[in-house]
Amino acid sequence: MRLFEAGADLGGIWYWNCYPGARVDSNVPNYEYSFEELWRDWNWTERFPSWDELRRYFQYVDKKLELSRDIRFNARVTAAEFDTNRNQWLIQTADGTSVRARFFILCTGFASKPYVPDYPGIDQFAGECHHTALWPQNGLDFAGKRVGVIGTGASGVQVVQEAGKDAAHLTVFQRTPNLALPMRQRKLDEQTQREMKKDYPEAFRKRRTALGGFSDLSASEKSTMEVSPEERRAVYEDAWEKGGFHFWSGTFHDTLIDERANRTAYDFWREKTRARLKDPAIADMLAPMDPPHPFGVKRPSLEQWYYEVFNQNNVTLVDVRENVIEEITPAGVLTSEGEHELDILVLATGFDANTGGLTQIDIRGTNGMSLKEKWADGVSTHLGFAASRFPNMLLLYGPQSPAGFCNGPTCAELQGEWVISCLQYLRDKQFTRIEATAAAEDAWTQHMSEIAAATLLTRADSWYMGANIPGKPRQLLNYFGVPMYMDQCNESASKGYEGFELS
Ligand code: N01
Repeated sequence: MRLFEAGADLGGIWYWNCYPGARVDSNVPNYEYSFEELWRDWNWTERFPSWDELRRYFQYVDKKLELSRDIRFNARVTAAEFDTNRNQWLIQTADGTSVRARFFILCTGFASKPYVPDYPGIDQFAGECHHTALWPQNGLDFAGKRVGVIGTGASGVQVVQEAGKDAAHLTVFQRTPNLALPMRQRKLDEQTQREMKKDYPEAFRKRRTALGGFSDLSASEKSTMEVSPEERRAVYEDAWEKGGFHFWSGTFHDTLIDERANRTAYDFWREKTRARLKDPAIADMLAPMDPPHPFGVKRPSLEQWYYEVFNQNNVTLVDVRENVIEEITPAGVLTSEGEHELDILVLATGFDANTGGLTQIDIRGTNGMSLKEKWADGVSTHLGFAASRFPNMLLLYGPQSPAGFCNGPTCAELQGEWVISCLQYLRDKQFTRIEATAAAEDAWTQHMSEIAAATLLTRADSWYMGANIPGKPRQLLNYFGVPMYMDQCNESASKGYEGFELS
């Protein structure tokens, strides 16, 4: 077993996304491994840990499990080809190394290919320009600088909160308002953690069967409109106070399904948010009277003081749908209304999510076709684990798996266990090859579209739908419902890996 890692150190997403304010949106203990050996002596200092604490956690995990023994860092995989004669993969890295392997398992994450819009002149900017996911490892000081941030997703929200503190001037270029939710961050001390740990075994057990892979999140079985306005409001207030994703997936079961229900959630969100904004014109841009899209069909970002930043005198909000970004100049950003001069330009413009991390590798299967070519008109996999014509290649946290509707460690454990059992089965039965059938792949892809059609998810240009990248096929890329997903994976396994050809 050998693991190739493009980064110089552990951490994955937390290695690359080390911008000021970067932190996870999953509260303790959802975003950690469930083995007691790993949580017994590990204490977090915040309810939503920051990128540097997460990095320390992964170092700790490494010390316990001695993982880096098998990892080659600074080794970006650039190509892989299946050798049909030997039933092996030939895998190549950027530094010219190649290895042969029976199984090729891709754990490239859902957001490993940053997306940078092709603005004219982007290379001529004279100041510092960085995508949030390619942030300088030594950091960058905003103090006294004129900072511009393009993009107001989770990354943009977090950078804006930090830059708002000490930039001389902050200009935020917004295309779509973020329907962000209060994080309700809290410090955690050892005593609190000791108390919390009494419930960990139960929390980790629940996490395995929770709809979104969070032990403490579950929606009422009641529908939004069946309860009285007073009861609805009480449910919303309670979720709002709890913070995190409670208002997203801890209220009623039909928020993401029923448009009328959804509108009540939006209206509540809008009322709470506008109350924090002083200028009605800014409030109209950040929390408009009518929703830009249904609430929650984009992953809500968690904020701490995001909205208050826009009450500051040193902050300008630019709506780039009205004031279109025409080009990046050496001095800053030129919009249709004029130039914004900047020292630092932050591109918080997201990722070619779910697929980009895979298709940027030249992966070639049995008919010479690349994965990128195979998926040119849309992704198709069986159970999000495998693609036909790409034998012995398994995907973890990939497209058509719950990934974006779950969280990393939960998915890593559930899908990881499935992959390990699968490999053990193949070894025990002396199979050397596993491949998804085209029929199973078609059926899974059809099932994914039926899920999409039954929800409001199709109604926003989100990365869940592949719709944040110009020209990318629009389809639901993440499976909605962790337990339903795992049931189907386990059923396939129990039937000798139904939907796969073994030989
Ligand atoms: O990326 P995004 P992200 N001109 O795609 C805008 C996870 N994450 O890096 O909404 C102008 O959400 C784009 O505008 P629009 C988390 O799962 C988690 O912020 O498409 N603007 C949008 O505002 C998250 O969901 C954490 O109209 C342009 C922004 O850029 C996922 O990663 C922290 C543009 C991109 O937002 C992705 O988050 C960070 C253009 N040409 C990330 N192109 C936490 O755990 C794009 N935009 C808290």
